[in-house]
Amino acid sequence: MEKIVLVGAGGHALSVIESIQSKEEYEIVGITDAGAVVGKKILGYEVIGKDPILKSVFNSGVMYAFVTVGSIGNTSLREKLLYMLKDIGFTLPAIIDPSSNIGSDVSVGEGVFIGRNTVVNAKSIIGDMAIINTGAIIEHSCCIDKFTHIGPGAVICGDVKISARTHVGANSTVIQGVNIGNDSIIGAGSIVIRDVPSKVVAFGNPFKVVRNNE
Ligand code: JB2
Repeated sequence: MEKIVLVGAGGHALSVIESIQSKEEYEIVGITDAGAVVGKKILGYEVIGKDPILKSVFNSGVMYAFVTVGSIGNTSLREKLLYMLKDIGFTLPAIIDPSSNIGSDVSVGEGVFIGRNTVVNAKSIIGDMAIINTGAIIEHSCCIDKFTHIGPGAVICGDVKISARTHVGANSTVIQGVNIGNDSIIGAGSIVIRDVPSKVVAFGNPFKVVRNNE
């Protein structure tokens, strides 16, 4: 097994740790966190310090790291942590839960999390650092761009394009062929039946744009 260090010891870490544990691919050496007490255990894994110790973790021979801080509409911390880890020299793998069902010719970028009971169908592209959360369905030929978060139970129908850093809330449905711009937030339970611009907050059934997301 390859050694991996996790960055962020909150709620998202719980989901990621369970997926790592379900496969014999990575051994978790510890978790860094900005606030948690050193020595605190998260599902059996210790908080080993704040991020400045990551350099010495890498120098000790740990080549892999994963950002276990999630995002609800603001991905700037995930972006900062990705670049910090890459600067040190870490490789960020994709963590794909073994219960997920991934179709043919699917491309998955670095640092991506694909959680439990998800489906990603043929010819879809999942960009770097995206989160495909528990039970989400990504139909065929979708493009889910970098840092996008598809919330639990969301259904993204075929040929949908969702641009960078956009958040699709839990249990939303996006019908086939729709384009959603970058840096937008689709509220939980929304029904998206036509294109959504960049940098807006939208929700409802059918969705309405309610404000800018600047
Ligand atoms: O710069 C940092 C940093 N900033 C905050 N470095 C490191 N290593 N850790 C950092 N943190 C830590 O991230 C906080 O101290 C805290 O322990 C953790 C964030 O935890 P929280 O539970 O608030 O959020 P999350 O991002 O783990 O989970 C959210 O997103 C998920 C996708 C929650 O809303 C979850 O419910 C959701 N499933």
